[in-house]
Amino acid sequence: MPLIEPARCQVDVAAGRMAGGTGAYRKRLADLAGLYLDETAFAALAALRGDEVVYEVGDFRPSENPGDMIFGLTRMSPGKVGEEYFLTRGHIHARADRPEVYYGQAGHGLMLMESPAGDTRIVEVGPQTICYVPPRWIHRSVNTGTEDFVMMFAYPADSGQDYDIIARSGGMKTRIFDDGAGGWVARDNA
Ligand code: S6P
Ligand code: ZN
Repeated sequence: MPLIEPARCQVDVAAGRMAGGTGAYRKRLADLAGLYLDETAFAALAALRGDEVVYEVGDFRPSENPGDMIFGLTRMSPGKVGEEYFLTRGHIHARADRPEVYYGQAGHGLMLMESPAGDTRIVEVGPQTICYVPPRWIHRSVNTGTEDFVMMFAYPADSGQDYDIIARSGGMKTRIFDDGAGGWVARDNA
């Protein structure tokens, strides 16, 4: 197999961006219809701020060879829909036995994970926190802070993402809300 060239990517923590990657995408609030519990609050917010970028991902994909690695940076804006904190779409890896690590850079949030049996795990992430997402866990990031939440991530290059699993299941079991005292509270998703 031909050698792949080494690479160097520069992280701007304050901007939540990584330079030198091979790709990037942005999610606007209007792209996230159906994710939040309070659909009325979502419609009201989307009418005002639907074009606003609420999270963005930049990554470096050297190849899709098994054993290679994709890495990058996720930046999530702070905010809430009703009392529910801003979140990512969430997914399970299409090759479900592939894990991931996240490394907190700025802001505060959490990794919400759900096992195939429906167990929930929540790992709080802040600067210099490493979160390990084991194989087979659905994972979604939530910004529970008042600043941008920025995390580096890395996962096997042949993982892929299944974004439909959460919708197929009627949502994740747990939702994360403002507790009214500057923190967060996890509640069952009816
Ligand atoms: C991919 C990895 C991250 C997420 C990113 C955005 O396996 O977990 O790069 O893609 O944090 O989340 P999502 O759920 O929209 O892909
Ligand atoms: Zn992932």
